[in-house]
Amino acid sequence: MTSPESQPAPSSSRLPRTLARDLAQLEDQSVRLQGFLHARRDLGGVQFAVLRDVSGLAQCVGGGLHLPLPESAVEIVGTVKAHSKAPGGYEVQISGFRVLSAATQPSPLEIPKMEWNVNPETMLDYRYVSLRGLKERAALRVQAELVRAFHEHLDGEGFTEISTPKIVSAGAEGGANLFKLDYFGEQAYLAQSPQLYKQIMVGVFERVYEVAPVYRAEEHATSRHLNEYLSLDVEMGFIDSEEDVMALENRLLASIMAHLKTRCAAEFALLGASIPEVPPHIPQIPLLDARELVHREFGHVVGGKDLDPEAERLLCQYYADNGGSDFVFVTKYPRAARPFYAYPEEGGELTRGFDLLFRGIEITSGGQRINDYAMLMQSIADYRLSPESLEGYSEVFKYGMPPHGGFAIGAERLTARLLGIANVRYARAFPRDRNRLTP
Ligand code: AMO
Repeated sequence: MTSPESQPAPSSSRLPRTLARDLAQLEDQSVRLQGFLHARRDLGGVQFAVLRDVSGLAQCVGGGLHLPLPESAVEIVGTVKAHSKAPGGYEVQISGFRVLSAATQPSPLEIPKMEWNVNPETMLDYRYVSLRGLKERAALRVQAELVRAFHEHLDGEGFTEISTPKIVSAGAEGGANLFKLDYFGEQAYLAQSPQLYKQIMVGVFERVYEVAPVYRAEEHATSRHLNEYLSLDVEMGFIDSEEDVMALENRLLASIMAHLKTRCAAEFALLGASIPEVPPHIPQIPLLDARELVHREFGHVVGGKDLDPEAERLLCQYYADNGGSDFVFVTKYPRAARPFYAYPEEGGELTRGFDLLFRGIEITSGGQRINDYAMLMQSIADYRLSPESLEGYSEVFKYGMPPHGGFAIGAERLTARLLGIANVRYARAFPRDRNRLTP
């Protein structure tokens, strides 16, 4: 191996940078590529270097080169030639090769390998390099595009983006899964959800959304729970009922899938995944009927008040087989299975809360919320919560809040189910789970 100084200098560093995907349009022209040395092969007189940049791979061939360790950041100047065996049908004949930053150690994972035969924990231990793998990177790019489509669709429907505090004085969702924090001697928590603040912001902008991490102190390591996840939150005022909210999510998902079809076809192909059709009307089933259905059709008795993971899987299987839909809304949740802010149906037992299941797993909770002050205070009492601790939230209902509702999508769950990733940890760049705080 030689030092970067001893490499031949590029013949023209004034050429603009070309990306690997554009080589096909530049036959016989000089180009300057920059990227990572994905793979190298030395056949004595001839050296092959595969360069990886954000757009893809470029095969480059030269002579007399001393190629550095794979993953080094490099610059290659050369001429584009058609070559049937090269990826994309073109290769670059190298006239100049420069090491921008040499890798000083071999990567602990062989980045070009499409399947790593290692312990899944090892992939997370070495996340800073495993993320460079083409499949890992593709999954995160799909997520980035999914988030972009979320923004674009909601902007188009007149929503305003908001940013709410992640250090809070009370939990929004109840339960024990709050991370405690010492806030200058006062007890504070990491936000479980922007729930209460997004509702307050309906009083300002009527329609709002937020894309931000939220925190859940889940004690158990499961394939569907993270301790920090990206919550795609929506809240909308002046609705008639939760039907308006479900219709919005239906339109939003159709837009997201259409966007992914045009922007991420290559990533889906690489991952062997398919983009689902979103029916014009996603089927709906009330929770109590859903529990009965999985019992009747599959003999599965559901424990607890909600659906258990097996019931979610079976219900999705039923709708995929019988209704041809990868999505199903479960509606009319009982109050016992919903937080205090859920709007109760007349009679008081059920709420206007719903979940959305997708390919076997819950990806969304949502519903209409209580917007009347007296009804809210009654609900806080019914749930045996402390009215004082919720004052920062309940106060706003004294000042005129329209009928409203919304939902939140867990970005990692949606990404994982879209791409056939078995564990949500691999749908986040740097997951935080029960046993992991690094990298
Ligand atoms: P909920 O608590 O059901 O509802 O969360 C909404 C969605 O967020 C995702 N999710 C998670 N993803 C990864 N790890 C976790 N630990 C985790 N917990 C939840 C799921 C879930 O469907 N405020 C309400 C939403 C609303 O009504 O607007 C809420 O947070 O995809």
